[in-house]
Amino acid sequence: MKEKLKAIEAAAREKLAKAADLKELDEIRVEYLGKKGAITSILKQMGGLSPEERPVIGQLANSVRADIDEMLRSAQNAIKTKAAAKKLEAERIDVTLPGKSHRLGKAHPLNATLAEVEEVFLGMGFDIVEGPEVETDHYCFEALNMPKHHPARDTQDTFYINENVLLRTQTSSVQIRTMEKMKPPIRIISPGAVYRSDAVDATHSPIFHQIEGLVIDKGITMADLKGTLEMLLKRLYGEETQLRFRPHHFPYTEPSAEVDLMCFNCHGKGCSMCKQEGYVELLGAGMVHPKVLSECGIDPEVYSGFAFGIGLERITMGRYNINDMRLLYENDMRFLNQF
Ligand code: 2U9
Repeated sequence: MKEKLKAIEAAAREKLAKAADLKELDEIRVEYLGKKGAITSILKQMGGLSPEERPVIGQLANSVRADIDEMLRSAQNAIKTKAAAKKLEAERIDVTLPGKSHRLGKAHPLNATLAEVEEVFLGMGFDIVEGPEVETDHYCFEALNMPKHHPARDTQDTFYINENVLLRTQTSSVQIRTMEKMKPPIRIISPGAVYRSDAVDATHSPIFHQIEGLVIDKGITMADLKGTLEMLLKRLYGEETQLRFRPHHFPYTEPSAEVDLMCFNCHGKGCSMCKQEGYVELLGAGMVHPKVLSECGIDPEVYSGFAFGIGLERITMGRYNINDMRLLYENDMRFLNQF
């Protein structure tokens, strides 16, 4: 039996030396140390031994089992170490290779300007309200004191879907919808795309973007309008910004004004950049017409309000010194990367 045990140990040692993975090791473990394994079968045969032989063989069997167990463990460790080394080698990083740079995107100049305008108004307690781009004649014209055949409609060549439905020419429609739903005080801006049947050139596009503002409360005056616009335009163009309010006419505001920005180049003296005007036209504004208020169920005897409309493209072009509106829509990275 002694020889048998020695032969078992030798055979196990040989097999373990050849084993290539953990699965094979386990098969060897079962073959030699398992319930039906070689060592167990020797132990089962011990009954036939003499009382003198039994402890000797018993001891030897236990020591062979311990040896095989030890060999299994060290084979297991060797296989694991080899696998880890192989994985490390496969995942080796060459830290001397040049890095791959990821180009970060950034906001389009129009969106960057809009975000700044929104921040200024949010800071003054305004809400931002959006509305549909496909509008009815009522919300786009009628409710703004521009009944059918009103001459002011002619200045806004419009995309009609049918006689009553059209692409909005201004976001004032959103303000009307808000006035119908909300009681004063109202403090909102409504940014968004507007549509006019205009030919494309350096300063016109059939789709452009507006930001309109509306404030309705008791005791609102032209002074509130001036203060609000001054706050916005100083934030956008710098503290030295000077504004000029010129009387104007809009059907939906009374009185109305156009607001000009003093030319940064000549400080009001007149130069080629401002076409000798000293100022550049920027936006329209005024006190909301009493008829517009009462049409929306707001009593003009109790409440008053101001409104303004500003072209997002125009303020963006002014801020970044862009001289052709088309550049804002072409998505040419050579142009956009400058900002
Ligand atoms: C309500 C009442 C009045 C909004 C106003 C303007 C003057 C204006 C233009 C500026 C450049 C449009 O984008 S632009 O071409 N807008 O001149 N907009 S007052 O007046 C309102 C709005 C809503 C209920």
